[in-house]
Amino acid sequence: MPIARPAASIALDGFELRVLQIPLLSPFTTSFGTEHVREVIVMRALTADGDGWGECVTGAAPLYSSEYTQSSWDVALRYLIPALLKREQVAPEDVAPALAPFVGHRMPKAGLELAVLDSALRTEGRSLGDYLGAERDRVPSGVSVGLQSDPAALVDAVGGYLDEGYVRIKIKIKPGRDVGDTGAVRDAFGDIPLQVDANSAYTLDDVVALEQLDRFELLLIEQPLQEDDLVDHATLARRLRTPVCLDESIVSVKAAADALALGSASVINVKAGRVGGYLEAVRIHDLARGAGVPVWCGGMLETGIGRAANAALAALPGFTLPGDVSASSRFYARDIVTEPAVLEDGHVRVPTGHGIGVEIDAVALDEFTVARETVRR
Ligand code: SMG
Ligand code: MG
Repeated sequence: MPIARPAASIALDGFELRVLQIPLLSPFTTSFGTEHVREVIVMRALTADGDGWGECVTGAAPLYSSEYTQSSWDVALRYLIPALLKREQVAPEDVAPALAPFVGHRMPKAGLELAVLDSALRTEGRSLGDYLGAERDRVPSGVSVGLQSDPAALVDAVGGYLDEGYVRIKIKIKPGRDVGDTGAVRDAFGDIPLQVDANSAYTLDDVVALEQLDRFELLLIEQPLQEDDLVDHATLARRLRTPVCLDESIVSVKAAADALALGSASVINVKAGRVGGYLEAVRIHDLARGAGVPVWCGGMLETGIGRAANAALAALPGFTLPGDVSASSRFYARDIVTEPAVLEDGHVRVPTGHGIGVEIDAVALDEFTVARETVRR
């Protein structure tokens, strides 16, 4: 269902952007590299009635996608923010159309839209969950576990998360670190809800190796092939019993429709940051729900800002699989919000406060800030 009740428009005075570098509690390794620090851009909409906060999920380097900190910083300051500040009034629903002439750069677009949404909803006294159509007050919490030094270390790490109460485990895989790692987790923990994420590390030449994963009865395999390999994903999906889920490939509701039409995926990972915002994320949810295709909410190691918004999104009825919506303590010793997401009985609560429903910890925000720029109309 589309947004039932649109939000009021706001008069934007400007935006403040900050690059933050937040240390990770432990290194996070995927098929494309290891991160020790999360670099992220926080975007603050400035208005006379109150500010709004958004987050741009790019990382320091273009490894997960072609977008990265400096590309987002540049395009936001040079093109996106000026386009928004040209308008007297901006409603959250206006942001994506206003920014549509600029090709790509979905991550900074999503961050700006969230900042406008937060400000508009705070002004109205409504929560983001209410606005998006959330139907639950808490969401089941899955955890994404990076590649470890060896299968024994992976089993240790997974055991720790299961002890904390996470209800679904996702492990990262890459060629040569797939069947052994997955088998070690199955041997140690039996029939737990388990899925794997390749972050585009394979090609169709690897189909025989990927078929070996079928015996582990995984919930799904996420993004085995490259972002633009929709046809190859369809070929692969016909060869595997394990459901294929797309992440990087789903950059819009159009991409989702194409993937479903081609048979490239039978599950979709929805990340608002990757698709240009929470409104496009809801459109993908609606499309998939109409087609009977399960979706789940992905994560980009969000700060408390994006983590709160993701919990609201994941509470929509079509999100039938647990998402990567974990406690803040999965990644961070200190967050930039005063009430970081916590794990309660395997779930994360959907904030009920106005807007994204969390408040910024100004001291922590300053501590992690490495660059800052304010633009006023
Ligand atoms: O936020 O829990 C999280 C991270 C989940 O594994 C995760 N994200 O491909 O799904 C994915 C990765 C991308 C993160 S790399 C910056
Ligand atoms: Mg992924």
